[in-house]
Amino acid sequence: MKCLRLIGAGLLLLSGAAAYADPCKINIDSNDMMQFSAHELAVPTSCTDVEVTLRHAGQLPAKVMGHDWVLAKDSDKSAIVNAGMAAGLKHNFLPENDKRIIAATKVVGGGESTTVKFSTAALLQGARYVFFCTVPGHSSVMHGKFLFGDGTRVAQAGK
Ligand SMILES: [Cu+2]
Repeated sequence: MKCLRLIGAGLLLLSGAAAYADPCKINIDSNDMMQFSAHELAVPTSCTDVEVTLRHAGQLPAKVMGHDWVLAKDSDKSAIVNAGMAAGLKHNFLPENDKRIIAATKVVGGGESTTVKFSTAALLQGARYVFFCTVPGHSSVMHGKFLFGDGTRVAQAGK
């Protein structure tokens, strides 16, 4: 009996830890040096929704060093960046109603943060997705891979 009770306590601890580190919720930072804090993000296919919070840890205002977080297919990235440039800051450097954009936050400046929640229903496991910032001149540095479902394999391959 004592043994069973110990196992029960262990399971409670495990489920508590899992709830705390929700793999469907991602935090990413950006800064005044035009950088994202991650170059690769991964979510398991068990996530029906993903929530991404972009924080700007710098001090410069959005007009000078704003950032956003946009998710799209690798092949759509440059077209979205170009269309975003034309749209301007008041449209968060994003073309309106563009179906190529899977998810996007608004542009934030230093000290601000923003969250976007999106469904993974349209994401295909193994397809190449990228995240990037559409503020003009930023995407060549501020971009990374977004993996749906194969994060574990990639993490192991990196060792
Ligand atoms: Cu940026």
